Amino acid sequence: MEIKNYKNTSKQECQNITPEELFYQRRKFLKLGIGSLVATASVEQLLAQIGGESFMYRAMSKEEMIKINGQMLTNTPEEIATSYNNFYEFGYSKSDPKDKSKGFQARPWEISIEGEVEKPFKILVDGLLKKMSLVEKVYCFRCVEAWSMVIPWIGFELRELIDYVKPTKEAKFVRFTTLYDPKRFPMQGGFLGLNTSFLDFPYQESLRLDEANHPLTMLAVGMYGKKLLPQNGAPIRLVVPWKYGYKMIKSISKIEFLKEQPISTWEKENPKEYGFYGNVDPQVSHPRWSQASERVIGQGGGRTPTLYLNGYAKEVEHLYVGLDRAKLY
Ligand SMILES: Nc1nc2c(c(=O)[nH]1)N[C@H]1C(S)=C(S)[C@@H](COP(=O)(O)O)O[C@H]1N2
Ligand SMILES: [Mo]
Repeated sequence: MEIKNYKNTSKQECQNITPEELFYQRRKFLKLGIGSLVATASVEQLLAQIGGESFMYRAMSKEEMIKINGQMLTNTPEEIATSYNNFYEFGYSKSDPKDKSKGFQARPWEISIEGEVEKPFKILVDGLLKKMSLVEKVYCFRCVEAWSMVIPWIGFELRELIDYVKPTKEAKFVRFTTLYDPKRFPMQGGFLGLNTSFLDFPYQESLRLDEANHPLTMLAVGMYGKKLLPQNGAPIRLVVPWKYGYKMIKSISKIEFLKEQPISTWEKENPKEYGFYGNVDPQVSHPRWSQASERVIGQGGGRTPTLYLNGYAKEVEHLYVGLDRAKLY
């Protein structure tokens, strides 16, 4: 496949949604807030503080909206981002995750840290959150199915967790695994009464360690100023804004540091259509459709051109120097 040279845009539109300065102020504020609360507060209280009026998520002002080819983009309406979902553990249609996850208990929730780390351990999500700095970041989100949203996430930078767990020198990849519990994720137990499902559960996704350490990569625990709902991957999910949505694995219960590149769930399911990298690239078509443009969900149904690395090329294209873009799909 022939790939034209990517023309770097001077300012990446998606980044403009949250002006850098504002973001750093927020970060400082939260660090203070957490420091003063950490001894006594529950995560419920911390998240309440984040969702509080004084701070964090609020509707975007006109100035903060971005303009992509004449189209104004702002946060996707919350009702849409929480009801139009992909989460195959609950079902294969967009409404299943919300409809079939009612009553899902996301707490208490344990995460196991394993593999090439100084000392493997297990920790409750709420305990982990007390050690991390919560931030809000508004990111463009692009599904491989050629639709997109703009989501205000709350979470922490994955690199902070990586520093905390101290991977060994051997660690080159990080693999995430969704909780395996067919009682809570019905599709893990089979499909249409059959003892088999479409995907090979538990869902797994991985990053190269340098991708995982990039400051844009985060583990999200909330959105729109609130705790994550089950349909969006409660209590904790991965967010990597320059990659297709299938990389952003939900309801994580295991994080492993590995020496070798592992095979991810979608890659295993259909290696011709889904790769290890899943980098957004308008010039590399999916075998069954073009990736050159996207349907912007909840913004009047319009389409907008897709940007290389989803608009974050300035920040992350150095990670892929010398690699064949056609193979980063
Ligand atoms: N465990 C798990 N994680 C998953 C999926 C899934 O089916 N199972 N779907 C992925 C896909 S294809 C997308 S587009 C995003 C959707 O996230 P959202 O529903 O919060 O928008 O979740 C990703 N994470
Ligand atoms: Mo997706």
